[in-house]
Amino acid sequence: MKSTLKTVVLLTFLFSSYATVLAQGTIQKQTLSNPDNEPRDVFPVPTESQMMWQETEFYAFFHYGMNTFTGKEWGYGDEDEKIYAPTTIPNCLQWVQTAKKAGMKGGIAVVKHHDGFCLWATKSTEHNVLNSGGVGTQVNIPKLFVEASEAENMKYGFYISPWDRNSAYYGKEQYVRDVFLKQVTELASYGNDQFEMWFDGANGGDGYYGGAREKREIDADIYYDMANLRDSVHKLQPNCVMWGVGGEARWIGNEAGYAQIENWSNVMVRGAEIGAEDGIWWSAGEADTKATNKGWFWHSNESALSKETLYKMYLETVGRNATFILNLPPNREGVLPQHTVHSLEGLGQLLKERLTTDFAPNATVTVSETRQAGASRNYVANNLIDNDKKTYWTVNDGTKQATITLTWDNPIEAHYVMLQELIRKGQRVKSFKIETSEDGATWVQRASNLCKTIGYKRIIPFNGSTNFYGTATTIKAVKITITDSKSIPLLHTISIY
Ligand code: FUL
Repeated sequence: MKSTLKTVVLLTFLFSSYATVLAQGTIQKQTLSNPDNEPRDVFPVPTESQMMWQETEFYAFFHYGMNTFTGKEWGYGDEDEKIYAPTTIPNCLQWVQTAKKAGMKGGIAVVKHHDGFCLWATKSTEHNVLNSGGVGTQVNIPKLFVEASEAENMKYGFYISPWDRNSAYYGKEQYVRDVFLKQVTELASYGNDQFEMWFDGANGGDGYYGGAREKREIDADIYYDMANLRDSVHKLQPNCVMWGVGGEARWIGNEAGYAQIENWSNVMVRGAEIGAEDGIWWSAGEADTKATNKGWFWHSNESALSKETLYKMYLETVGRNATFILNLPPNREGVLPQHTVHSLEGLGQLLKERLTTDFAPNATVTVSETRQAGASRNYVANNLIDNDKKTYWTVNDGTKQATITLTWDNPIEAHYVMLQELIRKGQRVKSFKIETSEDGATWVQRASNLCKTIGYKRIIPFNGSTNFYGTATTIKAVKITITDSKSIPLLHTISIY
């Protein structure tokens, strides 16, 4: 009896001390800190939203609005609302279906350009569709665009110009508080999965400004009340990446449809064209350009760029660690003209023909080094060709150079190698080299002019040209050598097309 009591007292004491110690956090449950031997992140890393945004890769821009009816590119802001006079409701479904045929995964509709005219019935200004001509009063582009995108299983987002050449309040605090943030909040209530909101540079300039007709300039970094702007969007659209002024994705530095050979997704300062190897925050590049030869908006004498030109742009943007937003301007009937549809369908076909048959899964893959496996995760070479972006190959801590070799039983005829880093753990590779062999013994270096950083996705043509598809290269084996990396390299996929 006595000893039972003693045991109970002792156990109670031990348990309560253990509980106290646990509560105070002085001892932890005994587990290995890193049972899977996972490599450490190299900061900065993308957020989950930025990751999903990056995976959207290729999407459309639709510039439609007051300028479509005036023939201007930048309306001054003094346009009579009645000039916007569509005769039929714009066919957003046709816009989205065209984008889909081109291989795009989504689109961004311009719903307010610099002229300040809003393509939905907003309470923030009189300058909106409610005062327009034709059937304009019945047009609500945000609504139509979300419905069309959801019907086609495509992602959607909006362009809303922070610069407003119509508003009397532009340049004053009142504009941001009572006009711009209200408009952004209204827009954020359309659909529940917007992937991007587009805020351009927008430092102001000359404009109508409620009749003042003067020049107003602002400092975009301070003026737009970034904290509230982000909140207005993210509260309603948590996955929405805020491009440009929003700072969560950046401009690639040109509007000609290319990214640089060196392209980091981390940056030190906003707007840096190639990013920065040591950049402290994640803001990946987006390349914006036009699929037609005139402006961003539709013009009566425009024509579309050829499918080969658009394909080259794809290789030099998506294939260089950027996303690609390609502008398709709807006309006054609210549809994409036949010339645009034709080129875009052609592009879609080229992408299918040239970048879908992957030879890599049939290769034998060998590597110079494989990281020691953990309890439930390994880092073997085969992870590179298993069509699973969650599995990856890597090396032991300290190794910054490595070689991956793919060999086929019989020679293949190929045009491209596609490489993907596991950017969830940070972008790392600084330089690499590609060699091919027809016999598995002698090697020829390929496309040395194009190999620099990798990032989310890198597509390298073996012939070193993004202009010329040409004849294929005969390959028995291909060797990829990572020659320098910020830390150990991590790749999740290699494809050979
Ligand atoms: C720029 C604008 O000034 C152009 O008109 C166009 O909308 C382009 C996509 O962004 O900042």
